[in-house]
Amino acid sequence: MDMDTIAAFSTPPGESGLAVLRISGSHAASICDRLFVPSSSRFAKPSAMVGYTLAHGYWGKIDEVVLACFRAPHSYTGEDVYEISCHGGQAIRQAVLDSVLAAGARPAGPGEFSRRAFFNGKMDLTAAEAVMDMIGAQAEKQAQAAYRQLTGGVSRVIHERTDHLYGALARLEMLLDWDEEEERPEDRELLVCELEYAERELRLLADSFAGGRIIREGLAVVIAGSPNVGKSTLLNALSGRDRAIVSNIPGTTRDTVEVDLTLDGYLVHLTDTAGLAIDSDDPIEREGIVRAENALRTADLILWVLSPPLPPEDERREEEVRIDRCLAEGKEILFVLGKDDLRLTLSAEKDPAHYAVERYPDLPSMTWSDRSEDDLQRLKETLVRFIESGSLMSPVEGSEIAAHDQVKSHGEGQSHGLLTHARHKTAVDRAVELVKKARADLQAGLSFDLVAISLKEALTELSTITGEDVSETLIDKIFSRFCIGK
Ligand SMILES: Nc1nc2c(ncn2[C@@H]2O[C@H](COP(=O)(O)OP(=O)(O)O)[C@@H](O)[C@H]2O)c(=O)[nH]1
Ligand SMILES: [Mg+2]
Repeated sequence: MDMDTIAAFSTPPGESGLAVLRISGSHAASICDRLFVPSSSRFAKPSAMVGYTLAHGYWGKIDEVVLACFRAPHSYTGEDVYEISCHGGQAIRQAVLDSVLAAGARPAGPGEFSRRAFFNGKMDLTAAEAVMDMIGAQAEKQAQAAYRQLTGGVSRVIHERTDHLYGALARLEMLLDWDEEEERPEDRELLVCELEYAERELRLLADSFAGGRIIREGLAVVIAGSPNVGKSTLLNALSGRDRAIVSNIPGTTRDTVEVDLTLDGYLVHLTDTAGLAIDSDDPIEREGIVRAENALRTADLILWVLSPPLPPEDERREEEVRIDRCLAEGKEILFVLGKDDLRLTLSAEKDPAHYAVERYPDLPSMTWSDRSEDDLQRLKETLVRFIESGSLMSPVEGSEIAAHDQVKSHGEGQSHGLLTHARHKTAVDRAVELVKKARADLQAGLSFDLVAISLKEALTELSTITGEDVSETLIDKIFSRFCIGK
């Protein structure tokens, strides 16, 4: 692998108080020796920071900089690393970078520092991925999950599961060495039990991705319903901003409107849609409906707003077709019974709450008025509960099952949301299938060497997560998503 000396700014472009240029590689020290003149007699020692200025001949004293030196292997990349903190003006940044490149470094590619850290054993692949998550985190819980992964939270669990499978494999290989007559039925049974346990543990880990994905990517909430039911008002209330235009003219919102917000430290992507009217011949309105339907397809949760007065029969049927389609696609729907302040005066047949309970008795609903702070608070709490437990029911208003799930998810608090990357989840899923196959083969009385093959394949799958056994192509793919300077 090419280990020449690389350099790039780790701070973003644009004017800033300071900018940090990072140089990594075996020539980092000599490059800095040539370029910088110490401002006192103290020289950079490992992990020391000293003031310098650019040497004559290299833009001559253009800036006062601080040079931080991290000697190999005690650095981010495991190589000699020098970090130059200069002033963050465009001309100064360019001067410092040009001089470092002229002195022998080459520009670093995306993620190249982290790639070197990975190859030098400073971090495994899950930690490298977490670095990017740390940088991209918009909400507290995202940052927490990234930090847990960065500090080995995911690797530790993967290693535990791997050790367990290696234990089973060792036992299997011992049996392989024995003559067939020596095999006792209890040997097989014991192994079956062990593999059952391993499969269960891996499955739990895979299940943690349901919450983990939402923590890392944010919860996609889409507001849907007929025109004029109060969808845009709901978006504005939840986001605390006057983001979408509200009016009593049906068809005001013609495009999807998106806004990101955080609730209790969780990231939520909220999308308001054009009202799902029927038979529109306005091409813009029709396009709005196509976009609304596309948004519904990507939703983790749909807030379906029903407000008085209920629309006429044919419109209601059309809406039901849409609701049923979302349900068939496995979407979670919460009915928001809007304009609750107007409901008092309604007869039962005009009341959306009555209609929702009659037509969809199993779907959760909540009343809502834009006039009520309590309603807003309740809705926010419901969304947070959905992220944390995957359920819309609270233990009080929900069934016994919902209450039981609540207890279970608290008991398993350690693994909740542990897997946040689809790549990890896919590998664990594959490992589950292979362990399952190994167990079934054992139970079917198949030979031990066949069972061992499946177990080894399961171990290989798990090792791709931490990067112990991973292709160059995958590594390139992962690090190419990094930014330059990281
Ligand atoms: N009384 C009452 N009016 C509301 C409420 N929410 C929205 N509205 C009004 O209903 C009309 C339509 O609201 P809007 O949010 O634009 O509906 P959309 O077409 O579904 O996006 C506006 O005049 C809002 O002021 C509510 O909770 N109570
Ligand atoms: Mg609207």
